[in-house]
Amino acid sequence: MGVGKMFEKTFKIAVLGDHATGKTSLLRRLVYGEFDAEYLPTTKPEAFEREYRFRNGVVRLVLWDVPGSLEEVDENLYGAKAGLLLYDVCRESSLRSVRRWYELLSKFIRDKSHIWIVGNKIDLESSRKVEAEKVKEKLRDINFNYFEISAKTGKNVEILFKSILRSLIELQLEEVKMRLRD
Ligand code: G3D
Ligand code: MG
Repeated sequence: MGVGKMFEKTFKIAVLGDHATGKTSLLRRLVYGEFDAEYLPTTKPEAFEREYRFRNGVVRLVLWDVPGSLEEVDENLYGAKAGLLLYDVCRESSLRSVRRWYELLSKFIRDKSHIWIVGNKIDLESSRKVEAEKVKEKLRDINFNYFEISAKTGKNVEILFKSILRSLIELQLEEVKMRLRD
């Protein structure tokens, strides 16, 4: 039986943002398909994995839930190919922090098309303090992808990760093309 060559690729992704923006909730939603309001706050970095299977292979995302302050997280970002920066749409201060998180992430991720700024908790529409327009206005000098989600209901979570997956696969294709050119 003829078996085509399989591909297998693992990408590391860093998930950052202020405390309680929903980093752990998002990753639990993505990996376990659930939202649990009762679990404990994250105290140390933790990896979540999700595999995407294709006819010819598999792409594995290893998502690092990185708690802690700006000063603490550096060492956990090495090797990350993409980054997610969370803020809470109901908490303005968490958006203000995004710029500093972005600067940190930029040291590790050169290609800004691999950075996603993600507004979480859109299920709390009546408590919303930050509109999408405001984010784009405040951060108009930097490049990023933008999504608004709810880890609680799961809204836009799959779409977000499809977008990440697509851009990582494109990155991989670019690298293969470069190698062929050499
Ligand atoms: P963190 O990992 O970024 O620190 P967590 O954040 O995932 O621990 O979430 C912080 C709090 O926000 C938790 O509530 C969690 O249930 C809540 N939360 C996370 N995502 C959402 C969301 O999409 N919608 C709503 N309504 N709440 C969310 P507690 O009460 O435990 O502090
Ligand atoms: Mg956490």
